[in-house]
Amino acid sequence: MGHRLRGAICGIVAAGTGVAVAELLAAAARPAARPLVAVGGAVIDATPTTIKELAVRELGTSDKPVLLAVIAVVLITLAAVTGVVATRRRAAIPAGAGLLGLAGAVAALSRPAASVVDAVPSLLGAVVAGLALWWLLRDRRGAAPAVPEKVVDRRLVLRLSLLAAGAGMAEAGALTVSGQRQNAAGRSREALRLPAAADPAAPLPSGAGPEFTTPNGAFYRVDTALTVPRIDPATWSLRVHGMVDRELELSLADLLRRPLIERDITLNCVSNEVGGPYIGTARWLGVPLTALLKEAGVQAGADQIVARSVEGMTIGTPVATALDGRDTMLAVGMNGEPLPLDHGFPVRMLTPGLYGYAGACKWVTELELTTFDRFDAYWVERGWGRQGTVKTASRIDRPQPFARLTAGTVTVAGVAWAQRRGIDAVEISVDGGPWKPAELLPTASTDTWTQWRFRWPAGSGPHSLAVRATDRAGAVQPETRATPFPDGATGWHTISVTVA
Ligand SMILES: Nc1nc2c(c(=O)[nH]1)N[C@H]1C(S)=C(S)[C@@H](COP(=O)(O)O)O[C@H]1N2
Ligand SMILES: [Mo]
Repeated sequence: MGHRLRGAICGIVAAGTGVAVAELLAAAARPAARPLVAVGGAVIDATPTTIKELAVRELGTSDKPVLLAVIAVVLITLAAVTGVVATRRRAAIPAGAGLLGLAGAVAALSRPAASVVDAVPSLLGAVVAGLALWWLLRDRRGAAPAVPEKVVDRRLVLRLSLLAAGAGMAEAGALTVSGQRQNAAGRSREALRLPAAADPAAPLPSGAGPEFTTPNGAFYRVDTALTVPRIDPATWSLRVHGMVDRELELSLADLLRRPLIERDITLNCVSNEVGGPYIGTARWLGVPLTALLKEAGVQAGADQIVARSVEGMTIGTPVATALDGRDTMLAVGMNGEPLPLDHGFPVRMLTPGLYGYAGACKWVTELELTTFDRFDAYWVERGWGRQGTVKTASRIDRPQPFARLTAGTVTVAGVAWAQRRGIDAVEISVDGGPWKPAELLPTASTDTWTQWRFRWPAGSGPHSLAVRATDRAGAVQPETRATPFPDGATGWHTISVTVA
């Protein structure tokens, strides 16, 4: 074996051992301090908005696996380089292991709810990796003239196998521990019985299409959480504090004793491109926020509610918006079930009419009343708008872009939304021609999307179809294209189809 290859292999196996030990230690004691997850989280927080946008657009929900893969490649490369250099210079061992350990420790400490012990898994992992590499390369110096080459190689293979097996066991242990936590959270979710709503939603109007409600499994997911928080509902609590007359601390049982409302509400993401998929409608069950905050007594001058989640997300909602009479709620149920883990179990906030980043904190555990002057929430700090008001928009769902159709009557269908204002009209333009009204299906409320359809007498040839909506405040969806950043995309969704 050439010394480079040998060094690289030793470096990678040693680093793998260190990482596995660190992962196991963290998984058992401090899940948020798992080195790979912590580094991933730190990278997400530090990534400039334009690149984040690009990642969400190009990778969708696979953005997180891709990020972890990139981190793994960087780690493997650094480990290999350390191993190669260490075959000649032993000083590379503490340097390389120290660098990686420090990176993991700093990342873990940068996590929102971090405590000093979170540095321990990475630092300990680095020590293990350093010792492992030193052990692997030990015979190469000093002993080399005395021990025949073959014996040294055989010994190295044995050591590599031992370490690889150890690392595999540690990693398997880490996965088992986090799997158990996940199962426990899943079980307590299944065991949770939600009370019936004191104020239930009206049945959906007959004539609302079958796709009006988005099933939980198909509901889009957008968040910065590399691992979904697993919250034990028995120990969860909500603290209401800041500029209030009386601080409140509520358990889930306290929350569920309050009268619940049930509402159909459409939630969408500010990062959604024109025609994009990050929107869904569900029947939510929750505690109205207005009554709760009345009990706490919001002090004069407080203009921002900062919702904080267990993993440290902060989402700022204007007080004037949240409490203007809309159904702002702390949601506990989604489509007849407890909130799915991905969507914020056990409790999330929902503010009809605001994009998710401004009103829909998942895994929420704290509401702080403060001012916009005093505090910038996560996305606002990154340049996104403070208000988060949903823009009037529409989307063509059928036919699909670039569909090949047969001449005759084609049903064009989709959704339009302007939560709080409601949709007044949807129009279609074929090949840039005059706007023609689409038929609106019955909808649940102004807080939900409106399904529409349009019977198009399609003649053969290539065609473009564009849609625009008008809300009940009279605003027509503008043609001007705007990127999602900083306050939501604008422009008409236009698709091309071919009719044979
Ligand atoms: N804790 C937490 N809550 C969060 C986010 C997040 O990253 N972390 N993302 C917000 C954004 S940007 C959106 S669009 C919605 C998405 O909610 P969903 O994943 O349930 O569809 O959650 C919001 N709440
Ligand atoms: Mo979002």
